[in-house]
Amino acid sequence: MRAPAASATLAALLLAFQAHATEATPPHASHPAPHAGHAGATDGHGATSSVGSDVPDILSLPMAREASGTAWQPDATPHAGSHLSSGRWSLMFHEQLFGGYVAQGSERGARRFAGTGWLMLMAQRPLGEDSRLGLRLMLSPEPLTAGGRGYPLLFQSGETYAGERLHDRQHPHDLFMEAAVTYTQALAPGWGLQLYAAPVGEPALGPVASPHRVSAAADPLAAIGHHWLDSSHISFGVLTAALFTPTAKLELSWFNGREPDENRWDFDLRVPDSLAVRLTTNPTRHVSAQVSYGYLPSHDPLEPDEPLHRLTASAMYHRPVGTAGHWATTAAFGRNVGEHSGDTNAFLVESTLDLDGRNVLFGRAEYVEKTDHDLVLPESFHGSSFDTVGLSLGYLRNLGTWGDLVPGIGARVSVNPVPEPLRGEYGPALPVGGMVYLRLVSAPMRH
Ligand SMILES: [Cu+2]
Repeated sequence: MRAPAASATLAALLLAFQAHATEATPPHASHPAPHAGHAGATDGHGATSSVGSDVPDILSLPMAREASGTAWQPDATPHAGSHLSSGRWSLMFHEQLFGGYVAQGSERGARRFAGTGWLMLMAQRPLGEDSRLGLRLMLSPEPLTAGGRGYPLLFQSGETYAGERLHDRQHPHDLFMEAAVTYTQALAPGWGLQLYAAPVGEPALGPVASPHRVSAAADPLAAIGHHWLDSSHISFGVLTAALFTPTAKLELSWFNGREPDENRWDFDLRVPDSLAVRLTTNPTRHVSAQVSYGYLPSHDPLEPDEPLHRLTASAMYHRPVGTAGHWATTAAFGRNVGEHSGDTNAFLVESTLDLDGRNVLFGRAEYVEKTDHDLVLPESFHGSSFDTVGLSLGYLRNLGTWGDLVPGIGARVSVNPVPEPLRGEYGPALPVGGMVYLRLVSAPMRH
């Protein structure tokens, strides 16, 4: 269905647009940024050409906007992945894998080899003139490569191992990160409806999940505010309905808010008990911002009677740099309100600057209030909370292309200032951590 005439018209339009645009808008095909919103099977133009000229505009929004689950990111997100068309189906494969050695210097630190990341397969096809069907499957190697207890990450908290709360480790993600069906329907000019059903997937709560953020795409390690912002990205049972316009989206999710259990290979299905609502806006090509609220009555398997309210707000800014690079930044706030554990807040700023498609600088700064309970501290700390900070900087060098993939080598350094009262538990006042790693990601998309 991809008519050469349509492609030529498109190319002409694109050139005309670029000639008149007040800001640089490099054609994505020559944009070799190695990672992207993993949804970018094709962009708005491609989607239009593959479904015919009668398709309503609301179904032709840039696919680069689609990030994890039903979350949006800025339209100015580089495309990566391998693309294939079969009949009316359009297929896309995208991956981002890291492997390396991570060490965290502290009494509570550790060191080990760890692999992180994900692989994703997407398919979509038009259904009639005004609707579209999408399928997604995303898998993680982490049950094999990150160990049952996960990898060392100072001040990290969330989920369990051997019946105990994990602390100073990032839990492995489940093999099945997402298996979802989406249905998108044009309702009226400028209005669309999206339905998302997933035995495992992401409810409308929080920013784009950290493993999928372009601003974190060169960083193999998680954020210590993960369980304040976006930890619900793997929820076993999600139903979401969204109403959207070209610049805004309002979503409501009904989902199973219980954290995944320790068996990382199965589906932890449960009757949905949680609700989330999210309002997202993409006011320009470069910006996407959201606010969301979730009520999770029984998220913690160790304390099933403790309800959690989560409030998040975030903004992302993406823009091209030169002809081959890009700059992506996310700022996020998350607040957990527990009936017994009180209110705790998390702030995050992270940025990735890909200078030229080869040289990538990245960093993250976080502040998270964590309780004695989060950090599994002795009884003498009962009822206390602490200001935890994580600061990291890294550099990644891409090593050309290898078929549809881009290998790269990187290093990351972090420091976590230890609050005075915790020095007895953590040892040094300023523990330093590091990781050296290889990254393998899908190459920039070619059409
Ligand atoms: Cu996660």
